[in-house]
Amino acid sequence: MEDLINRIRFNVIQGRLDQEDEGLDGDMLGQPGVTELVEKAIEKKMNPKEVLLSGLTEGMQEVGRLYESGEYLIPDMLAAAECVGTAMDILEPHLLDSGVVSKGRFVIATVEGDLHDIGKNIVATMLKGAGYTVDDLGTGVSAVEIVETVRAKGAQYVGLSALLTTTMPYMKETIEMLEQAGVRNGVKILVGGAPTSEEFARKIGADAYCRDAFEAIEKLKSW
Ligand code: B1M
Repeated sequence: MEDLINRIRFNVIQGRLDQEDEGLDGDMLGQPGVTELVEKAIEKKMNPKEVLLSGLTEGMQEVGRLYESGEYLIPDMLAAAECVGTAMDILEPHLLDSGVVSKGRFVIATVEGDLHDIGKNIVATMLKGAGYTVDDLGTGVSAVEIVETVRAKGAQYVGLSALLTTTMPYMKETIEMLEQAGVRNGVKILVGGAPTSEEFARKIGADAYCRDAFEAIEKLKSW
């Protein structure tokens, strides 16, 4: 069992989605990847929480460390994030069955007018890996849709992403609309994306600026 968890973690770090992948070291074609290994873990009735925490989350933490030290580049991080996302799709129903309690409900979106979603997708995947229930609304999402979803789902956290200086104002508009709808006080709002900053987040009334997915998770832990 331990061996299977180690292999899942190793394959997340290698960014190997399935057996068709050769992996970053280029010599693993034909060997089971994250998809097959997680399916095997389910088949063997392993604890899905252990697969999530010791396999996927620890693997992704190591990827974060490698990224921050400059050993991994964005495509490496994306490959690993895709593995975790796919594994989460397989694991999610089993996690619910095993009574793993979600750490909270997170609505995340790239704001109106903005189609960049690579960073937002990484954050969404990492949040899932960290145990949050994530409603990812996609890109170019209007303030109205975000407010309606927060209300309908009873979310505790809202994550807004923007990559264009021209779409940053929609973050402010979304926060104002959450206030007008009377739901602002029930949620923590986190913003991120290359043109945003600590100062910008403060100015528009967000609760936190997140440089990356790991900082988002750290901020959540600190609350
Ligand atoms: Co565009 N683009 N782009 N682009 N693009 C930028 C952003 C730009 C800086 C490039 C440049 O000119 N140097 C520039 C913006 C300039 C500005 O606003 N001042 C730009 C432009 C101008 C445009 C177009 C207008 C180009 C055109 O059509 N003339 C157009 C706009 C389309 C639109 O959105 N309406 C456009 C289009 C595109 C592509 C479609 C080609 C593609 C996007 C593909 C996709 O996302 N599916 C694209 C890309 C790839 C980029 C660059 C090269 C890379 C962005 C990226 O994915 N970074 C970018 C240049 C750059 O940033 N160097 C650029 C990697 C990603 C992992 O980082 O998104 O920052 P990032 O996310 C990080 C953190 O910021 C944080 O965590 C993430 C993970 O670590 N984070 C959050 C992000 N969101 C968060 C939310 C949170 C928490 C943390 O909530 C809790």
